[in-house]
Amino acid sequence: MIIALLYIFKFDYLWGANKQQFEMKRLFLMPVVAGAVFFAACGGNQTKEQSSTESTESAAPTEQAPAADIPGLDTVAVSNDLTLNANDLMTFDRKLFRVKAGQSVKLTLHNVGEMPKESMGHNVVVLAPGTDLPAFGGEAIKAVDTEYIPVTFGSSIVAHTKLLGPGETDVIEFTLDEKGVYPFVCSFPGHYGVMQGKIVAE
Ligand SMILES: [Cu+2]
Repeated sequence: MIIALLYIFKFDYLWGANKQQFEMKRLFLMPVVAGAVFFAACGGNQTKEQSSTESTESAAPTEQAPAADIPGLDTVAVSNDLTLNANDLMTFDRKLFRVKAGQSVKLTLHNVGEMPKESMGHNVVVLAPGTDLPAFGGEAIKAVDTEYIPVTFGSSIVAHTKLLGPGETDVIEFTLDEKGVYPFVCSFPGHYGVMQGKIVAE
């Protein structure tokens, strides 16, 4: 009994002491932490500015060597005969192609799904390098009359297939004259975010 009381008393005393120490440490540390946060914020901004300057500067050389920083590119064979399968899970089976620039490209799209065209239609729209995809997607949703091919982005659209329902296939031919990275998307509403990839012309 006495031991238990002593133990509790001791514990209470120690806890009190620790709490006091903790409070003191906290008071002491507050300005240090605030200073560190302020410094980090300034440092962070500086780095951001630097990197944005760098990316602007490196924009021009990127055109000459467009493909260097695309992961997995070296595992893709160069071919101008492309096949893409689109399914009910809103996915393309390929995300990356390599083609020869200046030569005709044949692209075959199969919709291998079973869902109705109205809820799970698919197409392929090949876009000019650097096209703003979210802006394109936003316009595509509104282009109901043209099966989600926005005329407002006409100058950015290199080629596109028809919108395909289940089991349908479309084949298109086009030429990518300039070397570069051409994004492709499905422009059916809500699909471009996941149904997209790149064609590297080299
Ligand atoms: Cu789609």
